[in-house]
Amino acid sequence: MKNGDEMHLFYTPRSHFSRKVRLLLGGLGKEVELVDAGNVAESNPTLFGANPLMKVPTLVDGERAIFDSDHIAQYIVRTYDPKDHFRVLTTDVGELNVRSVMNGIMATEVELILAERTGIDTRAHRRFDKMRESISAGLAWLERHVDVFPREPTYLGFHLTAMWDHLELYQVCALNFERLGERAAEWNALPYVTATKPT
Ligand SMILES: N[C@@H](CCC(=O)N[C@@H](CS)C(=O)NCC(=O)O)C(=O)O
Repeated sequence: MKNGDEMHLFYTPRSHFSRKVRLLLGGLGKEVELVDAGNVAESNPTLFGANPLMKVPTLVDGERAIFDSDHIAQYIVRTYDPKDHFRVLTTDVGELNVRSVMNGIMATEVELILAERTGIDTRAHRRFDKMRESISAGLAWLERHVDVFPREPTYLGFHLTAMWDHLELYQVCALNFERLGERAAEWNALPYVTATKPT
């Protein structure tokens, strides 16, 4: 393994996109220096590493900055885990669809939360109604496709745990998706899952 002493992850403790990267790093036993960006609704680019989109996570590895959680995960395994123990580089269409739906739910949730945080009453605009509906429809779709999640710990499973715990914390919709909830809790005993749970 290459020396990762200079790796910094710009994140926030509650960020679900950051957490899936942190869970992967935990699974790989790979150390990273965490840099808390604070309030991600802020528009100060210096808080977000070199990411022009002003979002976390951003990974800085020496001279390199890598944007976007899945891109960061791919970079990490290509650089430090060529055997890809957690199936980050899967090309399975079913798994990639699940990944897309989870990313869509998470991104929509962020928009709702940041809209409220910056003073928008999201109950007053139809656009936000559709966003809430898409989160619920996405979760119902995932519940129907729950068997796509492998039974052993993988990046897809970490992704689910990160999404689910964040939804439980912010309560943007009802979470009556029993099988999905059970599957999301499957890795809760792992120390790096417990240590990164958002509060
Ligand atoms: N596609 C990006 C999404 C990252 C993202 O939306 N991060 C949120 C925090 S969890 C953020 O920093 N949002 C700030 C904003 O949208 O202004 C990824 O996968 O990393």
